[in-house]
Amino acid sequence: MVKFSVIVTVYNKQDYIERCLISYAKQDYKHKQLIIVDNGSTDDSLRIIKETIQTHEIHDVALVTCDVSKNVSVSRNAGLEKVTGDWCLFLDGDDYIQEHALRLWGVLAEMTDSPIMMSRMQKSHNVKPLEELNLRTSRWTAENLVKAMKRHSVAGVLYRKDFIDCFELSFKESRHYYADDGFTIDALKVASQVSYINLPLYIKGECYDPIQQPSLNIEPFSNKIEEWLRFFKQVMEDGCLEKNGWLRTELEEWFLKVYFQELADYRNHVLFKQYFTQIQSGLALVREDTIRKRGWLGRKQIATHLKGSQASACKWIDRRLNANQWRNGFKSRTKLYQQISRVWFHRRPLKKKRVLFESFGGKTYACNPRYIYEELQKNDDSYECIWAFNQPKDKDIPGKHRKVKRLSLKYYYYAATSQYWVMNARKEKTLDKRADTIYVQTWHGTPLKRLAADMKEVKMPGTSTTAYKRNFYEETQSWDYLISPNMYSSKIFRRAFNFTKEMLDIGYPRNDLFYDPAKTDMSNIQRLKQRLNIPSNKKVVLYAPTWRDDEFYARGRYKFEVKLDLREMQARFADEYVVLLRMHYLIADNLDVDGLEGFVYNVSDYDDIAELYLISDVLITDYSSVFFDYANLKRPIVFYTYDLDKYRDDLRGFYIDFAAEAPGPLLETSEQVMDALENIESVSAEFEQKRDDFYNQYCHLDNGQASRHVVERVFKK
Ligand code: C2G
Repeated sequence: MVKFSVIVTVYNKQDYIERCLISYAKQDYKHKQLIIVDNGSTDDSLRIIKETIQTHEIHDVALVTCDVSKNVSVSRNAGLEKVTGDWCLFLDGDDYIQEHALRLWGVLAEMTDSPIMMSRMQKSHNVKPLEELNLRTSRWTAENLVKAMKRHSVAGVLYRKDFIDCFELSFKESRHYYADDGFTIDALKVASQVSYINLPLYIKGECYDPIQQPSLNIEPFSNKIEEWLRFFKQVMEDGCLEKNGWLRTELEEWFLKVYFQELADYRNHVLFKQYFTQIQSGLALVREDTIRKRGWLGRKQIATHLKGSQASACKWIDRRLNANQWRNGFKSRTKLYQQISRVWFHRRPLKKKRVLFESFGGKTYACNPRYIYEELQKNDDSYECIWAFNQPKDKDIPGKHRKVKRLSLKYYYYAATSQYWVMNARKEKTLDKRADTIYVQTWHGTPLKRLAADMKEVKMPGTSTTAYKRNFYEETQSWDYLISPNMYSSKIFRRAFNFTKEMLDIGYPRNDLFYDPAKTDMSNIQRLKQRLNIPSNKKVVLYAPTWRDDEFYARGRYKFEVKLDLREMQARFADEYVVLLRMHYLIADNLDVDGLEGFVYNVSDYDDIAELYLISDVLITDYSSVFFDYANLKRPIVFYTYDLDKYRDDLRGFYIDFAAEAPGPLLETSEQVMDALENIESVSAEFEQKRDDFYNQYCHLDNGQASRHVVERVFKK
């Protein structure tokens, strides 16, 4: 039986290191040694490491600590010095290994002569337990040198210790970025094969903060360019390389990939000029055979670069990128419209006073955009207002406006030529903002649950934490104004959205109506009730919960099961109340209210929830920002938080001490909710002080003037 030495390198991984070490401790394989190199962490990592070693009774441990943090090569070399096993595995502190991983590698080690072993790697947001994977279908292949090269990291790769010693392999400590590549290439030059298990035994943690703390591989290329060029030259000029045709080809392919993908973005940057001749020397090392595999435009670009004309090289880059964009355009309709916008619409002049409005991705005529639109139209018909809706025919809205189908070609045209955009959620990704378009982002609520950069881990479908946060960052950087409902939100928005431009701390336009006597007046309330066919003599309970990140059918389509016992409610309250069920706009489930007619009303399709607040006497909600708005009315609120621990601790995390600040009781069962409703007057009285405190803290800017402020500070500036 072989012995494994697992080398864990750590630098400030307090949130992930325990998961990593536990995955080691749980291995059902005895012959192992743990080597931990803490590279001068300044957070709590070291304490957690020591504690985990103790609580999980991990034996045969070597813990190396450094006072000052050095680069990862220094850590990996320090780890290698402590190895007592036959094989070593590099495990990064924010990654972990699957149960049985060492046992499976152990089986492979007995079967193979190759000095390197690997397995499939999987991202941590997409992990399936090993039991669900059929071990028998796993392919144990041996010719995997190229795969090892393409990984560009030693994490999750196992090396035989005598092989490392024999060829004196080590990490070049002068390299900051390409040290793992250097090690891998040195090993592959002398290894005849790599063995591979086709199972995801190694789980790669994500880069959880790609903006403030990007991992080495997602750092901007501008930081790496110099080392990259030096590194490529060094490895290509290494005498041993010539013998290995495949490795040379791989390196050349990699060089061209970086040249086409990363460098192209810098064509108009001073770096391109600065490194032009060095890139040229790099290109000169690439053999004709490898260049020939590239498309015509790529070959032209290389040829002009080699000839030494910087301006024409840039021109060819532009042509190639343009061709790629058209090619992408034929992959989806929105990408095609994006390309048409770039080429034609963006060249048209901006239309002064044209304003594009959009609320909740075209689903509603509601929220802040609605009230800004209505204010803008007051006494001034000189603005050309365009409303984008998913179903424009279904929307009958007041005022002078034009409706456009969201994501249609017309929509891209109007967006490209509008002077202003007013939206309350992120824009469609393929909509490019022109530099002189003024983008007013209103957002859609005071945050209770953590937002964007403040989220620890993103658990939504079809994305990863890294991708979600990067996309969010790109979006927020395009906002020119951001409206904030209260000073508490302003502080969070600045940080979570990385927003540095003008924040309008003016309260929410969508809450203006609470301060308008014509809207809060009984006759208006009766009129709204009539519109919904609600009996005028009944009191109204509004149930408006939020969505759960991890319960979904697909991207943007979430599940929700109403956990209130509506039949029991009907039996107890039908004489006095009606219940309005209002699902969040991301919920795709259709509610079944059969048999509850006259008592339960499904108002999920009603455009503006603010009008539902006006007509309701009690609000039941959970973690939705609706209660921050509803607090303006100082009416009773009950929280039905049956999954509080999971929502707060696993899914999102909260900004405030919810239990301490909530302006109403937090209840776990349907029974408790009904009892609270039964005694709503005493419950309400009990929370009066908390409701006032809450109002002062979160509604202090709302005074009915927010829409007017937006118009004055943005449009009439
Ligand atoms: N909303 C609604 N009906 C619901 C829940 C929400 O109409 N049942 C509307 C409200 O206007 C609410 C907004 O959607 O303020 C945002 O909903 P949240 O439940 O708070 O959830 P989310 O969309 O994740 O936004 O900063 C706020 C956060 O980003 C929350």
